[in-house]
Amino acid sequence: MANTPKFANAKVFAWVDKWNKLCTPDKIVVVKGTKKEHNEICEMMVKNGQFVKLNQKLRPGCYLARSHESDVARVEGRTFICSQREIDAGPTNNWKDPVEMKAEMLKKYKGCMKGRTMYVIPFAMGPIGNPITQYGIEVTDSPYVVVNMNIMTRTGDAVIKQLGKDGDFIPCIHSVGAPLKKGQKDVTWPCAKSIDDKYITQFPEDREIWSFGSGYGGNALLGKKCFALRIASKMAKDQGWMAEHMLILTLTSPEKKQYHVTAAFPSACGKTNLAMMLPKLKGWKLETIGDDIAWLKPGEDGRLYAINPENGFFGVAPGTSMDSNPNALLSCKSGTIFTNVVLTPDGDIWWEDMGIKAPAEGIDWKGNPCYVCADDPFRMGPKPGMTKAEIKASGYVAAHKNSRFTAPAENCPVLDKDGFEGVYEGKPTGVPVDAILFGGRRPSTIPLVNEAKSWTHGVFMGSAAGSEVTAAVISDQIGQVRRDPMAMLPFFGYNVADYFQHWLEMERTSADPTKLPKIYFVNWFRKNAKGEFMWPGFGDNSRVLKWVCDRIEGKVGCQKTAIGNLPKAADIDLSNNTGKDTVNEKFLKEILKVDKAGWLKEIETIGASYDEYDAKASKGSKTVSKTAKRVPKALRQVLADVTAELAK
Ligand code: OXD
Ligand code: MN
Repeated sequence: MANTPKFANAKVFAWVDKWNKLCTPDKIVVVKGTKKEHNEICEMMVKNGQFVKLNQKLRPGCYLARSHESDVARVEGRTFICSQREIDAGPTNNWKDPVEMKAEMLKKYKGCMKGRTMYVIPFAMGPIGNPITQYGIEVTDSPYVVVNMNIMTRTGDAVIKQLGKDGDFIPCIHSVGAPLKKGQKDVTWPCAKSIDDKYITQFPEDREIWSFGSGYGGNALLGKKCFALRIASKMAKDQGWMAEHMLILTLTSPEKKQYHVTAAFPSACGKTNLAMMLPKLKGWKLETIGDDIAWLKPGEDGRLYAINPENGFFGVAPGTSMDSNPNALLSCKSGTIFTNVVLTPDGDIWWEDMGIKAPAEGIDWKGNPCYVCADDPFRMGPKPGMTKAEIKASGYVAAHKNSRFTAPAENCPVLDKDGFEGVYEGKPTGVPVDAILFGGRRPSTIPLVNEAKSWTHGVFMGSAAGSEVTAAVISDQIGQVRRDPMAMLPFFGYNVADYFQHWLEMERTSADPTKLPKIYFVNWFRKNAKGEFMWPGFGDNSRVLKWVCDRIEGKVGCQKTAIGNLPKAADIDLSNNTGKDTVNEKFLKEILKVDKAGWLKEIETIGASYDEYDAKASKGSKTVSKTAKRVPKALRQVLADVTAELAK
């Protein structure tokens, strides 16, 4: 067994020592967070076959990894919120008794790092020293996790220094769950092969994260979903702030007025695209602060101030192109780790809908050869000469649908450097938020943009968010619409009803509720009967953002409807409506109307989702009152009001 290294902070020592004794690694490395160390780990992974070094002229500092076929996305079915009482995890989470879960997992961890190195990653969620920032220690046996955490968070000595002798941190343990016998050769992607052997476990009261068996994304990079959303949402509720699945952007008008907007869309619904969008509207500038997570704290002036706790982008690769998101592609030009994309013969990467012709031959995400399609140079198939129709019918993709790039935020050409460092007007407060958007992929019913009539109505809108399920999660429901309140369904660290109540409390406890952000619901994904998109999306979304700013300034009116305040079509700026995709004015009018029949159904399903939450609460709530842990009355009231108005 390795010796536990010394740490000035006794709690850090105790955490590392506990897992060293149980997991019995061969060696322990405390991550310093230097470039040199990062490169050395990447090179070691190249040597042992776990990374492919990409062409360093084309992509300096970039590497490719291929995961095991069982380990390609978040595993929601194996994600647990282990609060002491089942009712506190609520109806949307898998729950297990924390004592039982710890006992079960401790058996798994016993000897699980044999033959491996245990890495200790000190990391910060947020700029080191910012008052909103929190710290973590992730113990892991995965060098892939180390180098990804180096990109996605601020790691190393600076964090240890910040923690000092008694600084607090969120303790995290992660193992791929694949010990090595003496002399046994490692595989390229070690993990527990069976889904039932994977555990992504949060203990919200202990504020601990235990992960076992998976090496992929949010299952293993524990700062991201496990800490910055699940554990942080519970901390936020207890302490009066918010941890949300939101991008943060800075928008500057032609008059040089700045607005900060956050947006909560479910996984793989275009947060990264909106966060880095090139506005089609002339004179408007958009800069990125974050593309996935926002922590918001109320200021003394009543405004909500936001930071991005992350340090990089873990973006979905397929569909990212110079057309759809040039700034994301440019962010991947160096220092990036690609997972499950295609390797080209010149040592570069490729994926579906990259807007770049496929090479004649390549290596697909499973490590098998793939070939350019016979009648579409932008597709690849598993055999030479296959047609587009044949490839489509076979369901084959050369890059996995949830293949990812892990890119440093500092590479982003439109990064708002101050905002990213949590600085506003020279102070480390985070940026004041002017508008919050909710959204999802909704082919019907939901209009292009809809303004909430009040904070409570906005909370109702967020609670009713829904979207088609995407490949970001292993699921048999991909493509079906599911309710995803505030885009947080997989990420609530506690009971969803309490979470809704917490959103309502943010208004009640605000120093000045009139200063809270205005709330909007957007939908870029409406389709007509022929299945065509009715809104071009991407840079044209700047037209919607401009309307939002005009509403904030009181410059434009609206159509007051049963479902909220919709734009008058004439108030959507259609200047510069040229290029490959343009706004169709007939469609625009259509997607700014209330589809009454569609909404009556929508309202029914929102009500059904509330009923389902409450019914599940009743089942597990012998010890709590009939009103606690129920969808708040205020939201039921909005539902009733909208229903009554629609019926008029
Ligand atoms: C992500 C996700 O990876 O939401 O950001 O799944
Ligand atoms: Mn996400």
